[in-house]
Amino acid sequence: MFWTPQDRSRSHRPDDRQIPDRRAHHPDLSKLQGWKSMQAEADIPEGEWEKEKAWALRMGLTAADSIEDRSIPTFARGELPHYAGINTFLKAPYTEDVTEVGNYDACVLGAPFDGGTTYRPGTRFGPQGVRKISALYTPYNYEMGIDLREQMSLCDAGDIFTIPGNIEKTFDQISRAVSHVFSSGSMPIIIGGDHSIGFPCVRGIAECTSKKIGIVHFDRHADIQEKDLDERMHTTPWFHSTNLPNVPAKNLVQVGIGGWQVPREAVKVARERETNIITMGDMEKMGVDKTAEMALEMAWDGVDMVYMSFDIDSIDCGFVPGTGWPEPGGFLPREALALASKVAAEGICGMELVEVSPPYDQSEITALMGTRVIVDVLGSLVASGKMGDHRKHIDKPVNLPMGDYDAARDGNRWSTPHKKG
Ligand SMILES: [Mn+2]
Repeated sequence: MFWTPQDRSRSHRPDDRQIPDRRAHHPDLSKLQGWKSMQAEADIPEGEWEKEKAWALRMGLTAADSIEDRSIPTFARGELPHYAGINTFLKAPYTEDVTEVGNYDACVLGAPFDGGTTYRPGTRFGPQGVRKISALYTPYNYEMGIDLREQMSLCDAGDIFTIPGNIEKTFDQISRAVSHVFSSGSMPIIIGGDHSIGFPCVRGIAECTSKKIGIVHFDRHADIQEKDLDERMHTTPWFHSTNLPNVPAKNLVQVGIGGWQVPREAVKVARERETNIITMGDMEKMGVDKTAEMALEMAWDGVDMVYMSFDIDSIDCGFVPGTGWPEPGGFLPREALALASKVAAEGICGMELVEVSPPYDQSEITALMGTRVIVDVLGSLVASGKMGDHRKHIDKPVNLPMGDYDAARDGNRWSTPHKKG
């Protein structure tokens, strides 16, 4: 044998073994990300994983004697197995008590609302759909060389109590929830829901700070008209967001816009307010790196933080059938993920992932794409060291009152307190 797995100086491709000529063109492995990532993994700590396994044995009890791996519990707890368990996003801890969200760098919260939809409904099931397929993932990313579980903390606060028949009451609930999370110091990651939630999400953050906020908005649609069908529907979030005193329209950057679903009313508003639109064609001409650079430059110009709004329909509808207004000609998944990562690498104060509609989805691929956008953004924030950068701008935190239920006195819900002792 000319080749053994230990021989790093030679090709890893078995086909090359007998063809010395090809070795002249052999790549320098140390220049490949594949090689670098392989080395980088050794430096990522594993303490949190060890902690999770110990925790699982405490919560889920030790396993049957026949099971050799003694880190396996009887009841599935935490990450494994991927098909089992009650799914929070990425199996992150459920902060049923939302006063605890401040203990985490980032907090996932669902905004299950599709009352702002003007065509296909179903995004009220978006948070559940994304959580379900997020169970597929482990928190480690080979290429990025990061492990979310080891390098950041994450919780899932569950869903906001939306009011299905009432857009305005729902907006108030969403803003309140987002302001609570943001005020706690945790970075809100909101899973929609249709795109109408963009406005209350930004409003929730904006009210907790005197600082200015820019927005990078990935979409096929401009979503900036004042009203649609006489209400503030999912075609309107940026009109109302850029009415907020600390959310300048000139710092709204809309990436991926195009096709036959951009209403003229929206274009008039974009022109009047001088927002920035980068079309899919622009992106194709400039490439991903240049597009991200330009978007960042415009979004960050004179502001203190940037919010990311990612509409899943910005990706070509062939990849994301489960969405409200599918439009051909969108981003390739690789482009979308790279753009989202590059924008996140400069730091964000929060993000929303909207328009995943599980009833229209096939094989959960749209929800899967949504999950990827979120985990890639988190990975990028961790890799760039920008996670938590928004905290210094929270200068008007809200403090929401809680009810007077006393768990120590009354026991856990659905429990029988007197049986406890
Ligand atoms: Mn859209």
